[in-house]
Amino acid sequence: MKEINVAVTGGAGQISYSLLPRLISGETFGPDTKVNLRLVEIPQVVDKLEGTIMELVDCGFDQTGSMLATADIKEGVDGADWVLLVGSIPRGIVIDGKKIEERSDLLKINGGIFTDQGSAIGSLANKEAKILVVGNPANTNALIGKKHANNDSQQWFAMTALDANRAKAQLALKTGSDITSVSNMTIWGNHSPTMYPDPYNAKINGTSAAEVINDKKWIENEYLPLVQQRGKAVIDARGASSAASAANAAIDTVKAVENVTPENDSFSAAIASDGSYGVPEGLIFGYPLRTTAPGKVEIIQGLELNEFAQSKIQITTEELLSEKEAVSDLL
Ligand code: NAX
Repeated sequence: MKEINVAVTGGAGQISYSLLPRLISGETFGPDTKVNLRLVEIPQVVDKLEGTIMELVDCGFDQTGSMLATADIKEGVDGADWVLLVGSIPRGIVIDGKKIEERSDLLKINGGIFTDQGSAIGSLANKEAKILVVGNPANTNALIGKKHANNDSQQWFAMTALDANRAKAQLALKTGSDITSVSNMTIWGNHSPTMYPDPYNAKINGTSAAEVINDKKWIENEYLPLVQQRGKAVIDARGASSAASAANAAIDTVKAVENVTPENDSFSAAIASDGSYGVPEGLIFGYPLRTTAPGKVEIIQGLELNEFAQSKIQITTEELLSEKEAVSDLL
């Protein structure tokens, strides 16, 4: 069997609980690849990973390789082919007697984590490592991590696949279509409520979803907020943030990067802008992507953006620029 080394931070969190079995079951990297897992947690929590590892052993998958639990990011990412950065500090946590509520404080605290993680990845993970940031604020964490990794042969992503899956599901529900008939969904910009899920370029059985639905009011006034606020709706209903669907989206992203994208489709993730579609270079921005060979990802060019789309993309770009400004001392 081939072997692949996968590091996951936040290994004891709720997303990881759904994510880890699927990483080592053969589903993600194929039946002929053994997956060596390196689970990284903060020192206060790292002991709990022993229980997680027991459960993973008890799953009994053929593709399970070695497993390691550590509080040392350097040990975790050493030789990693994939790094899934799931761990981060949630809003509302009390640090040094202060409740962290402001987005700017959250940006700084989590940004601080990603400086060390980035430099460890840049120097110790494999030359062609792929890094997927799930922990929020995902785009700006990836911006910081990538900067500190300072290693252009590695490829950083921030996760927008959950937003894309939510956006597809709502189109399927609205039109009574099978979800497999919905393709080419792009989440432009930030993984935040300013994201722009693009119903004009998304397709249902090959035709623009907006054209199929033919209801501009629904699209602009109902569909967009539904997708943008879906994370909050899940928290309100479940009392906890999305976990199974977030893990599923992380698996979808890894598979999308590892496998050539089917013709006439695309996938959604945020990567460093090269200036495409007028987005300032370097911002970690949600784009329509295509994998041309395993691990080789490019931005799809030439999609038409109407005035509505352009105004939405402007808003999310401005938010990302202001997040960048808020962490400028970490860049
Ligand atoms: P949990 O609070 O259940 O787990 C997070 C885990 O990360 C904890 O076990 C914590 O100890 C660990 N951690 C914190 N700092 C760490 C560090 N420096 N190194 C290693 N581990 C560290 O959160 P969970 O529900 O699993 O969510 C994880 C992150 O995903 C959150 O930031 C959340 O906001 C984000 N999400 C991102 C989504 C996306 O689409 N990009 C959607 C789902 C989710 O909201």
